[in-house]
Amino acid sequence: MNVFLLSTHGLRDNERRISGNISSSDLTLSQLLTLHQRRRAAHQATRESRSSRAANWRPKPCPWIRGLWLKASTMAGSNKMTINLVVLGRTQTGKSAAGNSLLGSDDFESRLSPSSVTTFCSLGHSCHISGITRRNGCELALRVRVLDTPGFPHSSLSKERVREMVRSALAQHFREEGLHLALLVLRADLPLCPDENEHTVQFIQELLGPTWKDFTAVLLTHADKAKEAGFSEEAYLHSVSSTLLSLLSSVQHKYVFLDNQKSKIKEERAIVLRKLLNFIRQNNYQVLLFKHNKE
Ligand SMILES: Nc1nc2c(ncn2[C@@H]2O[C@H](COP(=O)(O)OP(=O)(O)O)[C@@H](O)[C@H]2O)c(=O)[nH]1
Ligand SMILES: [Mg+2]
Repeated sequence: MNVFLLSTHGLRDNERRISGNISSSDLTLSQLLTLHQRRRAAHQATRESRSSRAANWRPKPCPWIRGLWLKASTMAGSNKMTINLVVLGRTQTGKSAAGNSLLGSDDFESRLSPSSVTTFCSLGHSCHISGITRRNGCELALRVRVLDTPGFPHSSLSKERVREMVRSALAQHFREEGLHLALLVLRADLPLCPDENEHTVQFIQELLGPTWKDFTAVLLTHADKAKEAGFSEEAYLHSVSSTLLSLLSSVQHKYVFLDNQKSKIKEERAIVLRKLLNFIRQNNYQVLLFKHNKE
């Protein structure tokens, strides 16, 4: 009965050539068996060559930023959610303080100084925080990871050095899970001037690539000082420089006011985290992936 399974039907062109124009009914059982064995050998050789190609496959060298956007896998089918953030900006704007506020900790050194305090990148993470967000009616435990970075410009490190350090830290910490949001930290009590803005935007663009605007939100620290000067958020936005207005517009109005003196208070922190989560949701939970330079 197996003879029927060994018919010429389904043989490849070269096998048909071997069998010539003879029909299956003209072949002897031993001829059919030979054809079948050849076919199996050819099939096996193809499989082996495919698997050896797969084993030897290496990604082609490509730039730092892979430019791939993936839906964060950590978000699906779990009651836990992790968001990955990086703080970027000038020295003494309150990046490290903002990192501490978001984590609810004192992980990063933050103090007033006439020279740059942070000289290397470091990653901090919070414990699982409840009461911030829900999914499908269920409470989600939120974990925040923040990468603190040296300021740009820096009092003792060159622009290139800071850029390389941040690039390498992004690749090290967010290679697998990806980055949800870069927080460009600016002081709400100081005007943003065109030159400074140009340098900062260029720096972020070099780090995050052409879609930086989708992955950047502006964090306006020293909100307490703006408030003390009598500015409500609305009045503040009416008075700011056109440079800041156009920056806010280019990042689709993703901005948050932050008073680092107060935001370790649970409720204040929850408000800021909810706003950031909203930005991440607006971007469909996409993440920015990074690769090491050597890969
Ligand atoms: N009043 C006020 N001071 C802040 C705020 N954020 C940061 N600072 C202060 O600004 C100084 C520099 O902060 P730091 O986090 O070290 O800045 P970094 O160099 O950008 O990391 C510190 O003395 C902070 O206490 C804020 O929102 N309000
Ligand atoms: Mg710092």
